[in-house]
Amino acid sequence: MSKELGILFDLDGVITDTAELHYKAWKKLADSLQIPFDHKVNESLKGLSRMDSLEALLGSQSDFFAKEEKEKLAAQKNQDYRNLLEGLTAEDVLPGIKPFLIDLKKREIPIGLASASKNAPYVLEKLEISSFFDQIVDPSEVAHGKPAPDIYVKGAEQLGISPSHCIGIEDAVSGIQAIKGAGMLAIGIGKAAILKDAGADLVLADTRELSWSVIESLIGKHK
Ligand code: B16
Ligand code: MG
Repeated sequence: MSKELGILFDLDGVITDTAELHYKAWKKLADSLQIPFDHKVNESLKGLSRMDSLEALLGSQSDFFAKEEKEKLAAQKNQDYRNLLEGLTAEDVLPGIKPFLIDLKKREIPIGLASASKNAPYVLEKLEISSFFDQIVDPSEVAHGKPAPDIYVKGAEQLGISPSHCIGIEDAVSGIQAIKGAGMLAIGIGKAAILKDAGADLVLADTRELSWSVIESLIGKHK
């Protein structure tokens, strides 16, 4: 890796924990359809697009719904999710993220967001950290969602940096697979065994552990 470096962040699970809000909105929909839904199923939706998540929630019942009906269900879930997002504040940025962003900015490292969420710009605004991001990938502009590499490839392209000079940070298996598929170094946040299996080059238990020295040592090991 040369001096050139770009960092791409996932949103949900890395910058803030919106998974519980997604859970509440999906749970409401699942209950109305009398489809079983719990935190374990919600966990498997992490990183998936809204429509892919709906398909996973419907499971074998998917065929009973027409495309238009599915779009209405997804819109209904999103409305509930947006209502929940209104309560988000700067306090909801995960620990260690703000100082890490401040440090990267000071070092003039380009920063991008590679979230599957179409609500990402609104979430960043609510968290009061939009100004740190040089680029935000619009997930509707990429052909395939995570675990496909598209969103990370596009993120690197928007930053104007080769993927081999980028580091992606993710909490979900699908996200780590997307980063590795794009040819980047991957930092996983969460459970080491699962994320290492997915291909993470380094796993940190918590966002508090993110720092410039972690980045330097990761780059050093892969020179
Ligand atoms: P939306 P990430 C993902 O965010 C979430 O993990 C996933 O649960 C959600 O379905 C997806 O965004 C789409 O979100 O419905 O807001 O467009 O982890 O890629 O930042
Ligand atoms: Mg995530």
